[in-house]
Amino acid sequence: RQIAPGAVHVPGWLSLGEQRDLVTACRAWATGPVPMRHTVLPRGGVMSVQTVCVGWHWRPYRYTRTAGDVNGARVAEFPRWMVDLGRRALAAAYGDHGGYTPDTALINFYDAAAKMGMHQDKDEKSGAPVVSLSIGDTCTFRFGNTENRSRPYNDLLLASGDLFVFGGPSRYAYHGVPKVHPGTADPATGLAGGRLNITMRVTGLAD
Ligand code: MD5
Ligand code: FE
Repeated sequence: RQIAPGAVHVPGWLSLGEQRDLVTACRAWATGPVPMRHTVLPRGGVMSVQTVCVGWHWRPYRYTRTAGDVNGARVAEFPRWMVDLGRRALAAAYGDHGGYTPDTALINFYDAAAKMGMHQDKDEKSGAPVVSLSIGDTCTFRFGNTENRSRPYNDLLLASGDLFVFGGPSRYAYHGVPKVHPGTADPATGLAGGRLNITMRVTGLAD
């Protein structure tokens, strides 16, 4: 389960009921107050993944409370139950949650054609771990090194219900999603197709 120091994969961590409840919560967030959309990058590129945020609104290089690049609305509040879910995730991966208090989640939806290029997550001012939950279609997840976006990397499959925690020396590793495998999901999660990934983070920002 330990992929690299601080990087822990827990296959099948979420029950089917928890996955279904998360799909329901994400559906509600996807339709407001800030709708799920393709993020536009600073140089005009458009991400193939669709994203909605809770707690703080992410766009490249910054977190804000309002979504100036979408509709200007304030994002939905980060729910207490998600703090508790994040703590249970850290305890499952590391044995102890250490007071983990995530204040934002990025919810990414991948259709069959969506990908995410190799990148580091460093817009947070905190080095606290990132908790990743996968629901729906299986993807190939590429977990790289901290130096650059190329080899060496490890390709692994993330399936519905899997937990991945990135902390310690793995917090700033390059990573990406080169492929989603259509038709691999159990429709009982409530997702008809595609892949949902929820990442909880600590922004390190104080209102
Ligand atoms: C995804 N999401 O499947 C991935 C999985 C993102 C993103 O990459 O930024 O929304 S989360 C993987 C992740 C997050 C933070 C750190 C590391 C991996 N890491 O150090 O490898 O949609
Ligand atoms: Fe990332």
